[in-house]
Amino acid sequence: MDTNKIAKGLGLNRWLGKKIHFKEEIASTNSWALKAVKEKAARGEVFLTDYQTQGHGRLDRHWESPPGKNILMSLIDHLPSSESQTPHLTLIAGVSFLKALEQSFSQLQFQIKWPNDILLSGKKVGGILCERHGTHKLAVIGLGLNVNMFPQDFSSDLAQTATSLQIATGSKIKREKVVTALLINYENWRETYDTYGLAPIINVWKKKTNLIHKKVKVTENATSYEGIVEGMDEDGFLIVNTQGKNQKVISGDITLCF
Ligand code: BT5
Repeated sequence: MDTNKIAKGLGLNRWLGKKIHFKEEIASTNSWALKAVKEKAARGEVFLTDYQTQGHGRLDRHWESPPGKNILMSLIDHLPSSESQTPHLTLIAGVSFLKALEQSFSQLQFQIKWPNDILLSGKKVGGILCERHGTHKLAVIGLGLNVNMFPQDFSSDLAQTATSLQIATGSKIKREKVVTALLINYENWRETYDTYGLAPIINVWKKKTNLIHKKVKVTENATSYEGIVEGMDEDGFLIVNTQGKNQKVISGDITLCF
C-alpha cells in the first residue's frame, strides 16, 4: 500500500487523511487507532495495514483478510454533539463508503445491511466497526473491505456469503484509489451530517438497503424474534414490525428469512 499515492489523491485541503499511518502487519487497525487516541492522536488520522493478526468485528468476531489483498483501515473522527447520536457514525460510514464504491465501480450494485455490512451482489464485501475508548470524544471507524481476494482465498465458512471487488469486476484493483475515494466521501458525508443532520443519510440508506419490507430475524441481547422491516426512524434505528407492533432495533444482528 503506497500512502503517498493516497495523500496525493486527497490533496491538501482535507481534515481526513492529513496524517496516514501504515504498518505491514498489526494486531488490528481499530485497536491501533484506539491506542493512538489515548496517546493524543487527532481527528482525521488514518491507520492502514496489509495484514491483521487480530482483526475483529462486533462481539469480537473474527475479521478474515489474507496479507496484502484488501483494505483494512481505521479513521479517527469526533463524536456527534450528543451522546445518543453516537450510532449515527456507523450510518454515516455505511452511506459514505457505499457512495465511494458506487463512484469507483459504477457497473456494480452495492447495498447496505443494517447496521454495518456492505453487500455486493447480495454477499458481504465489507464490514464497519465503530469503537471508542471509555467516554473519549473521539471515535474510531474501522472498515474491512474485500478488494483483491479470489474465491479460493476465503475460508470455507465464508465461501458462500462473502465476495470481493476483484471477483465482481474480474480485474485487479488499485487499493490506493479506493482508499482515496472512501476518505473523500466520508469527509463530505460527515460535513453533510453536521450541516443537515441525519435525514440525508437516512434517505440514501433507505434507497440502498436490502432490508425494506423483508422478513427478518432480529437477535438482540440473547433474545430473538421475527418481523418485517418497516424502515428506519429519524434517529437511525431500524423499525421492525413484529406481531402487529413496531419495535425499534437499537443494536443486534439481522438475518434475512427466506
Ligand atoms: C463487521 O463485524 O462486519 C465489522 C468488521 C470490521 C473489520 C475492520 S478491518 C479494519 C478494522 N480493524 C479491525 O480489527 N476491525 C475493523 P460483524 O458484523 O461482527 O461481522 C463479522 C462476521 O463477518 C464474521 O463473523 C464472519 O461471519 C464475517 N466475515 C469475516 N471476515 C469477512 C470477510 N473478509 N468478508 C466477509 N465477511 C467476513
